[in-house]
Amino acid sequence: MPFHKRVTLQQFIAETERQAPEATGEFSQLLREIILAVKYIHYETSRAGINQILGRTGSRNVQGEEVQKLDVFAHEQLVRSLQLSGLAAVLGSEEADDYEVVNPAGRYVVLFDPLDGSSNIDVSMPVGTIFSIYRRLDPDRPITEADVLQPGRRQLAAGYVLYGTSTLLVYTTGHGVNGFTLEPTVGEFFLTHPQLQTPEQARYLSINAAARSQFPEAVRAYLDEVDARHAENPDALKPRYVGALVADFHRNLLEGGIFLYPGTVAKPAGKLRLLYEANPLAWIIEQAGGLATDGQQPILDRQPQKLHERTPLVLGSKAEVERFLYFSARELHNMPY
Ligand code: P6P
Repeated sequence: MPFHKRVTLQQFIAETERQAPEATGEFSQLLREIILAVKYIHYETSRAGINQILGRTGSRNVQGEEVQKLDVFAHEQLVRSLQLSGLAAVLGSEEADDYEVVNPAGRYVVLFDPLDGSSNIDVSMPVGTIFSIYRRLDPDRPITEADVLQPGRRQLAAGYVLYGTSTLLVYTTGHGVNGFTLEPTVGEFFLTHPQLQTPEQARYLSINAAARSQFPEAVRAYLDEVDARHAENPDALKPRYVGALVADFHRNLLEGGIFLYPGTVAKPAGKLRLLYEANPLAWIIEQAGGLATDGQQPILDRQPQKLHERTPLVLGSKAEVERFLYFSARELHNMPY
């Protein structure tokens, strides 16, 4: 279908708002501000090589990771858009040490990973933006850390942008998952993936298998079972892992798969962040018919304790995550294998 016959993201947002009697229009405007920042990030990301914005800034973020120039640019675009919107009260970003109060009168909390998988930038592999929106706990009270540390179940919206062979925005507000593809010539996102549902059966397995010996027993037992399946059918669960959570997640969302970033002996909490990586993707996968767990409970039920809290993350096709949980439950209850 030619793009000019498709529904635009703006038309989709307007229609969604018309269907919500309590809508004030503020939330839709907040989404539009994020989309504006995303378009700027798309522009720079697609020209990173030519514009020499590749490479490292020489500084490190609160995670101790080298900060890439595009990370900084992406963070600054999101902060600027959300600050100017006047609607976001407080922001939490992977690139900032602490949360930032930007509009005390604002009603929303916005958490984001401005550019996930940034190590892929220099090798022209996919990168992504992940965002999560909450309402403030009480707009008549001063903003506190409690406004930022809300469980994932309380999200108003969750989404990601994949800057790959095309730029896609996928998000949910609790009424299913919809995907939009950017048509750069007109600068609009068009509805290309309506009401996404992830296949119940997984086709792909995404994990850093090199760390296998460091994983908890339940993960190793699950991987042993996967090996047994591979022995019978090499195509049972094809390994696919590109080192960018958003890219691995998106492929598995569309084709069916399971993504695991477990804790290890050295880092029991794993590497990925609960608030602005695991929670938004967990809500999206649940809305698309899949599951998301930390191995002991649904990700969305976790009560966050700090902004940059890490969590083990296993999410994807329902049947496959349930197979993983079988081994996880055995370990929890110390049942014999
Ligand atoms: P590893 C990128 O740095 C990231 O945060 C995710 O996008 C990705 O899934 C993960 O780390 C890859 O981590 O340890 O396999 O390099």
